[in-house]
Amino acid sequence: MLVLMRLMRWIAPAFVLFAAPLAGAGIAFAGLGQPSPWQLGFQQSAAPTMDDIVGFHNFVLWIIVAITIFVMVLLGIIIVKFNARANPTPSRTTHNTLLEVLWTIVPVAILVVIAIPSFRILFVQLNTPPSDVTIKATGKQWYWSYAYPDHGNFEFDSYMLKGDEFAKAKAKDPNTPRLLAVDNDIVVPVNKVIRMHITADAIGVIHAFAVPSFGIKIDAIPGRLNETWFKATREGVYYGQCSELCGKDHAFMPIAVRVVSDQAFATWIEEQKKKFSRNDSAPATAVAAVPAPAKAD
Ligand SMILES: [Cu+2]
Repeated sequence: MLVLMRLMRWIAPAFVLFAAPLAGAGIAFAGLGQPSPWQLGFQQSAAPTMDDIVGFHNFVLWIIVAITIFVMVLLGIIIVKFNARANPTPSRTTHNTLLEVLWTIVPVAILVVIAIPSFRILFVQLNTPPSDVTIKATGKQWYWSYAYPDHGNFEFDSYMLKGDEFAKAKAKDPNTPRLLAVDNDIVVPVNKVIRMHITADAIGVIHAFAVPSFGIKIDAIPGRLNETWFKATREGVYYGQCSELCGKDHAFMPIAVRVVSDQAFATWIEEQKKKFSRNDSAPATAVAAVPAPAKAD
């Protein structure tokens, strides 16, 4: 018992030291849409999918805590009760059928309890509900291009702000984060389902499109179209990064999503149509007229 008490004397302050800041972390440290200094845990959620992920994370954390405490208590009992001094002649028991059945079935049951909500969230992430806006994001070396095929079919590039450009943006809005702010944000309406089509430049490399506050992360692969979706429930600017090691400027191709009201979105769409308009009906190069094939009759 003395050993256990000595152990507790060490464990109690350690617990206060590490667990107390963790308990407050949810509110104190997690930024909305961007990381914050001394952040622990996720960035704040701004989408139903991310709410699910955060809930699932906390659920699994409680299971882990319970298992850890259970194993620690067992270890404590063994150290105290069965050390050479307290228990000089050990028992020669080798099998216990009930115990063996239990320590097989209980972990399986725990895994099933974890798997069910985990699969549910995976299905939610991969089944896009009827969408209001489609955006195609193309990972390039090393920036993103975005197209709005069902809202004017314009396309634009989005580069990270550097040097003077960043200084100017920071002077305008002190919340502008370094290495995350870009020249052209993706703009989406609030509370609408946004379908994201993700791919990468055909001659390029694999990237990954990720925005933590929306709980989305999906690979951008040359020659392949991946799909995910999100519904932002709060207005604001949400930042993400390329999340696949893609080359020399991997760290410098951030993603910025500005969530605005329906009206502001409509206005923005009209502006962009003028700014980035493209004409898909015209061929890229002039082609000589080909005579129609003669009918064989
Ligand atoms: Cu990348």
